[in-house]
Amino acid sequence: MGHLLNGAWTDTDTLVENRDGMYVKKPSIFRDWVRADPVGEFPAARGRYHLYAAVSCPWAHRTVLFRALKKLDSVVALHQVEQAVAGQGWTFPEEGQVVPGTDRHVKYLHEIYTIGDPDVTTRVTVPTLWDARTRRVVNNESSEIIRMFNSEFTGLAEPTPDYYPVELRAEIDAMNEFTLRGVNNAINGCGRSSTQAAYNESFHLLFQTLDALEEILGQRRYLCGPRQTEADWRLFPNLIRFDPISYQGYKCNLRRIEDYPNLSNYLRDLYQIPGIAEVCDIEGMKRGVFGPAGPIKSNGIIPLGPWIDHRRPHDRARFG
Ligand SMILES: N[C@@H](CCC(=O)N[C@@H](CS)C(=O)NCC(=O)O)C(=O)O
Repeated sequence: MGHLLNGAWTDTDTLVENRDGMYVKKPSIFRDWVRADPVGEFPAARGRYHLYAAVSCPWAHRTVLFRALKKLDSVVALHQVEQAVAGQGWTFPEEGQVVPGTDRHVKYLHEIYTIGDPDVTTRVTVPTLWDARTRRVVNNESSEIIRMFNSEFTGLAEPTPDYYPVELRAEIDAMNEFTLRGVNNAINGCGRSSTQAAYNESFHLLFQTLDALEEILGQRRYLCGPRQTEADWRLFPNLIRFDPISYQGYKCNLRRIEDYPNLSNYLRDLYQIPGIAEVCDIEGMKRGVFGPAGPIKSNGIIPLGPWIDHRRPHDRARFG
């Protein structure tokens, strides 16, 4: 995908490769925070913030999951973008999308980045959180957007669990580090490395990490104990995509999640939480990745399988 250079779209990819073909992305640059505190630049408010996401993207999926878990549907609006053949990065499915807070009609997500910052140089990524009041991108880093959704909009929605409770923060942070390196990034490493050695490294790390998670989930219902936390929901988008997409498309083909008893039951446990299945469009994820504009070249052919019934019973209630 291209990027914005001094406010103009360029087709050159900014994704950098280093360390002998290992695929590494540049960090997100929009890092402001929406706060519950009404005094401040970005106070939480109903209808003010807009989330831009893409069904195919696991990072964006985290934020869509948190929007559902925290019951923010009527507080933060959700807009979907997709990749288009010969497009300019993330594209609105309908021509002439109105940018909230403005009368501008746009076709590409990058156009909203330059409304707030006409000279910006940046990747244009999903998720993106937009503020219709200041007409700026607030943040485009999923790990931060989910924290805002977890705690900063509390007064505006019905009560929901806290997924980052103070007493578990150290454990959640450590688990997040472990899964970020060994699953979230290792899958991309398998799919996008440009040397055999870099692929091998990601592949071994990925399956060592999945094996370790299988062990952990043999002892506890969720990654950090008896209650769901942010750590579970940061991992979930990669687990739900693993068998239908990553196994084949990203060459992560030592074992499937279905081959891991604890991981597959755990995945079903999370999938069956009310409101989650509705935001898991697995066929849409496959279209976004294998389709004509997606990152995996497959002549635009979408694999039909596998057929996995995530609604069949799981055994996780054995942990109470
Ligand atoms: N660290 C970012 C990464 C997001 C990301 O890489 N999103 C991908 C889609 S899965 C994207 O928009 N890529 C476009 C690009 O890198 O130019 C986050 O977690 O929000």
